[in-house]
Amino acid sequence: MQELSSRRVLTQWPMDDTQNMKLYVTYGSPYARLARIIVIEQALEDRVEIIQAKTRTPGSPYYQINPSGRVPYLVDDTGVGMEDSQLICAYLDGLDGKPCFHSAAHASDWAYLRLEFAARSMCDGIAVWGREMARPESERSPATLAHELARAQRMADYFEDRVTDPLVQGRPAMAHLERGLGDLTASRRQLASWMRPISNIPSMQRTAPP
Ligand SMILES: N[C@@H](CCC(=O)N[C@@H](CS)C(=O)NCC(=O)O)C(=O)O
Repeated sequence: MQELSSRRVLTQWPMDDTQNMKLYVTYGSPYARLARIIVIEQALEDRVEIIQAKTRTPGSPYYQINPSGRVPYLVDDTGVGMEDSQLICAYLDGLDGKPCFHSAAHASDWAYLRLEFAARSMCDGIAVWGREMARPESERSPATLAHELARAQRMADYFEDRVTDPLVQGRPAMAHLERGLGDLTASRRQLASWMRPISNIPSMQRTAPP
């Protein structure tokens, strides 16, 4: 995990006439979490201001910033905005030309991409779950919640079976940062021991959902 823990020292940024980048997030969003992890891992905390956005709220001032209303959303230091965690993570990771979690080889490595998108599918489950839980209790759909819990368990079984895959054991990339709904390691011994060192790194700990 050494690639995840040591990052470069930041020097003299922003310059006087340069503004910080702004990363709009919610703290429960699994997509925003990925971008927040990259900010920490790439030692960009002095350059990227993290701002909590008010999503799913009629008339939210955030809609003036990002019309889609989704997070994450990054406004770069020239004022240009971009959305979607994949784009934002690739952008932030590559800012200094030395990306930690992206590589040209992965972009056409179908085996790696299958792994990454399977892991990403778990983020979608967290997003649906979070959306449901944000509703008043009486309006939550037990069927939707149960569906997402069951999906998360199936995905965890899939990853438990794949833990020994060299891609899973290999150098951490975006696929390794994705997490599922709740603690999926109970009774999944291999998954638990694979996840422990990654889950313990400061960027994962500091971005854990509330
Ligand atoms: N594909 C997008 C998905 C972003 C997304 O759906 N974010 C959710 C939070 S997990 C959101 O902002 N929801 C607010 C809304 O739907 O208005 C990404 O990867 O960034």
